[in-house]
Amino acid sequence: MSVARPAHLYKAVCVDFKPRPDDIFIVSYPRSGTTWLQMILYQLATDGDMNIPHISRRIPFFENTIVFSPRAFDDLPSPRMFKSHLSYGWIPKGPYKYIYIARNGKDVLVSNYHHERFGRAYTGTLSQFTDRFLQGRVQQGSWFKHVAEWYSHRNDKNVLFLTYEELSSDLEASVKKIIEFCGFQVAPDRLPSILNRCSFSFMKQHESKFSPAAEMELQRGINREAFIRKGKVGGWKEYLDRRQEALFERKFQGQLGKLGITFGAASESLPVER
Ligand code: PPS
Repeated sequence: MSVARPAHLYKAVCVDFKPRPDDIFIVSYPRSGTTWLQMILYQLATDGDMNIPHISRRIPFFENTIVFSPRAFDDLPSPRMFKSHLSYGWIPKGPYKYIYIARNGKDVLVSNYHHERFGRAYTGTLSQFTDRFLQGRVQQGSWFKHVAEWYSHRNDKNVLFLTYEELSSDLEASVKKIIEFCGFQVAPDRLPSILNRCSFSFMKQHESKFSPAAEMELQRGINREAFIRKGKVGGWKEYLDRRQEALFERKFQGQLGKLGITFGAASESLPVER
């Protein structure tokens, strides 16, 4: 299945959205660290109180919310912050800030596979899912195109392009980049607690604040522990076999190889010897 561009989404994005100049969009291909960024932004822009029903009350899912209730964003305090998986072509354009997070595609593939399987009852094998992912026949379309499009805007003044891998290797430095990019005023003595709250273990402990779907799914007997799942860099090595890895690398070289994009220390453009 490729990404649908229905008329109601077009209308919602282009007509119903009433912008504010200080709006901030957190954008990603699904399973790239969006929720992690939501938590970081929530901690930085508010007092970080965890006594909230769900993170989406403060940082809603843009395209899912606006198509059903376009006025839902009117009461949000400024700066409004949104989570989105829209491609660059589809995101509302304006003086807004965009923080894009990219992640090694093989980890994205494996994370999406688990999300589909345990969250949406997908019954195919990893091998079948790999073929669909590489062809862009998954809900969000081609990972390669999504990343390439946003990457080509990484030097725009209102775009901050981050990777999951850099957050993993130095969360503090990434958080400071975000503070500077957004112009937040954050007392330095709050930083240690913010970093702690944005750790994998803290977020895992508070998983229900991040995954309402998981709550409903548990009631239906589906595994709800799979949203904040493992949070590892390179976890794909436990899952993908040589064929799947080779297929991915061939596609990567063809679509993103020339861009020079890397994900942490291990360059994604170099086939891994195993
Ligand atoms: S979604 O469904 O698109 O909103 O998913 P998204 O939030 O983009 O990505 C989910 C993956 O991010 C991992 N995650 C984290 N990793 C490290 N540290 C923290 N704090 C953290 N929070 C979420 C989550 O576990 C998913 O990755 P996998 O590889 O599946 O574990």
